[in-house]
Amino acid sequence: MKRILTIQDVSGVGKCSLTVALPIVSAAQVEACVLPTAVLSTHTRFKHFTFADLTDQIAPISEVWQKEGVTFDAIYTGYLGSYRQMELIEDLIDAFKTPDNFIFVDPVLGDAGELYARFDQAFVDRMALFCAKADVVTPNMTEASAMLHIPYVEANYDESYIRDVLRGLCALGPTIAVLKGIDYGLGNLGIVGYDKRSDEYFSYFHEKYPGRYHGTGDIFASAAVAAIARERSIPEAFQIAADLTVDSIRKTYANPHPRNYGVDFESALPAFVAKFA
Ligand code: PXL
Repeated sequence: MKRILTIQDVSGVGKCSLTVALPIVSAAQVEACVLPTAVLSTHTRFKHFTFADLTDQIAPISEVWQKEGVTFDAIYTGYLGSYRQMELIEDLIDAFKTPDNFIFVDPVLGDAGELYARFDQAFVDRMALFCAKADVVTPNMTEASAMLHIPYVEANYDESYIRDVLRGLCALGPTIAVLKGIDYGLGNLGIVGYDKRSDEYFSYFHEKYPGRYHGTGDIFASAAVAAIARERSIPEAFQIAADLTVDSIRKTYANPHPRNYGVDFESALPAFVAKFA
């Protein structure tokens, strides 16, 4: 069985980060190991949240795993809370990277043109440096624009603009960049990716639902990293991830609840599980 290490926070309520990554990675029949970076009551889009930092645990945990000879088929990072965390996780990646595994970075920074609470441009710039450690990155346009210092444009992109952004992201270091939430103004929404090894682009478009849904980026990244670990091709892995994300939104749209509480990905898991049976 493949084994993924995911490094991100635990937000007790709000269906994001580890509470999403664990069930989705397991549903793909991949072992999910975790290094929690912080414990929050609720994610930072809620009006109130606690934040207990676990940065001091990163190096000791990594040292024990090294002593025990633990190996990972992928290391997947999501929401990271501080500069020091990024530094320590870079060291962890150096210790566990092999020619056979891959590093998947979801640079969680913001959405809808705005950075999340606690983050500023200096933090974004540090995340752009952190992306140099990645083989695969999956930002949204808010995150990509901030990391590349280009203006945020919400929608109606042309294809050549998106391709420029993808090449810009790969210039930060990764081999593969995937932009999610792309709206060409044609009534649908999708993902567009670029593989710098083959110099090829891929895309996948699906129906668009009104509004923005919290936690969908974490669903997308968790499904994609698991599907890549299960040796699906890169375009296929991202199509599987987009399908799970859109299915989750569809279920939530049919049964609405406050957006901060995340989407009903649980109802979309049976179809996802079937893809790895
Ligand atoms: O879904 C991304 C995410 C993860 N973890 C925390 C967050 C967010 C987005 O706001 O606040 C703590």
